[in-house]
Amino acid sequence: ALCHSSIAGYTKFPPGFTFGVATASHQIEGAWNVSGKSENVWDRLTHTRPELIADGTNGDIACDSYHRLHEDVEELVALGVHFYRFSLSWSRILPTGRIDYVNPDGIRYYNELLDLLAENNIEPLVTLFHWDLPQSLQDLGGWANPKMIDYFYDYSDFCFKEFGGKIKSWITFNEPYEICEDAYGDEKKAPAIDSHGVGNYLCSDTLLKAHAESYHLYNETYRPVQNGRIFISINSIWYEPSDPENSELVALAEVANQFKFGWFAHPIFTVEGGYPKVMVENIARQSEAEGLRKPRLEQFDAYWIQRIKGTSDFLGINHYTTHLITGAGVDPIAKSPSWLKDIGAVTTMEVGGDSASEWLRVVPTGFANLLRWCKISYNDPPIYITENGFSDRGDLEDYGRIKYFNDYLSEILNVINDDKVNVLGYTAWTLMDNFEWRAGFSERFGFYYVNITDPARPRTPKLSVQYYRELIDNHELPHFDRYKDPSVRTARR
Ligand code: GBH
Repeated sequence: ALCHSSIAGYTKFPPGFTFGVATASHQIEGAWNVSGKSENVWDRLTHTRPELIADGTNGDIACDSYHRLHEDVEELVALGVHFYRFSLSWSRILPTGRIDYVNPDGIRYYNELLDLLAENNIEPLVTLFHWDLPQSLQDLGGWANPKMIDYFYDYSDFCFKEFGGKIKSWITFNEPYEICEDAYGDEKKAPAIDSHGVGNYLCSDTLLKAHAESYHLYNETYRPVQNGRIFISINSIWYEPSDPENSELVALAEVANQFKFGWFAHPIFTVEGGYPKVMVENIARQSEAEGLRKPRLEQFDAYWIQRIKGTSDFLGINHYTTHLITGAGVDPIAKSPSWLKDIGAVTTMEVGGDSASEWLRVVPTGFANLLRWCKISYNDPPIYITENGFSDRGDLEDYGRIKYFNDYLSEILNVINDDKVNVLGYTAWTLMDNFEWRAGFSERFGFYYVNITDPARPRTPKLSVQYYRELIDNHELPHFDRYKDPSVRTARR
């Protein structure tokens, strides 16, 4: 029989399965200080510590989507996507961070975008927070300050009220792990507060409560009239044991997955709620050894365990890659104290194929394992893949990206069909090459190439545009052979 794809197997997506593409405000909009927008934490970081950005670029202009939203929508139309996932810039809408002053031009911009999407039959999937916190709120401590629960409540209330008539799907937070661990436990993301093992856990306490309050607000006040859905996108580097026969490594990989994904998923998606038991225990033990009176990770009390449980209509998953667990003990790169040291395992990225991003190794089977694990660990939740994608240096004939999509989507089909994992939709990261945080423009994930040396920021479709379009139109994986790199010869027998 003829093989339809490179991996023999399923090619057709279930009826009703939807496809989209994602971006984030700070990565594409630019216009960082015009029309009333205030400074956010990424503006501050890139302007004061440009040496932290791989190529010295910043989000001042980015893809200039603030001025080029018509082009953005034309690209979405060319891709044929069912939905567009984008995020709102808090500091563009509410420059003080609070609701005491509303920036009319921010409202105008998003309404214009939402209207264009509606005209073109593209559903918006809107993220409230994709990392660009108003600097004024960071000055008060940002996500380490419990007051943020109120500020986020007010901001989401405002957005539901203002835009909720046009938006049926909301995401509260994009990747809480990155927000807390990379930005308050490390310098990998703005505001780059390197409070390892401390600030990261203060952040998760605030963030999970803020998420829950925003969910309840929507659920009780807005859902009855607006009739939409609201959920959270959790990201995972999936951990696997370097030797699957070694039971110690198998157990440690489970610990690592609880620390990474379970940190935010367990409080929301399990019946018992609260942080994963192994996290609570490991951190309590180590905090005691450090001579602390209280564990660095504070447990939720009974009220908050209840209040946070069940606050997501879907499980949103951002997934890119798999890393390995190679041994017990303290990872040589772990600071003390830190989240990584608290896990008590040694990790490596030496697995699978390369991308332009050091951390992004191509391991499609890891995706299937993650999805099966989510089904078992979280009581078979309905799942949306809210990000998945591949970086290169900007190739127009982006065979690496096409192969990545083909192989990762094949694994989704495998788990839908063989394991009955309830995956409802898929979002590719990203519409166009954009400001890739600390990597600047040096790592490119887009369907469209963006020339950042040209003030007009021209966008050029890569080969993957055709691939994704064909996939969406036919609701099945395209014949992969048509998109294979002709320079790679396969041995014939
Ligand atoms: C997503 O995060 C983001 O939501 C999106 O904004 C971003 O553009 C996209 O990925 C592509 O990166 O070890 O210092 O090299 C994905 C999460 C981000 C997790 C990078 C691993 C490694 C940082 N990943 N991180 S480092």
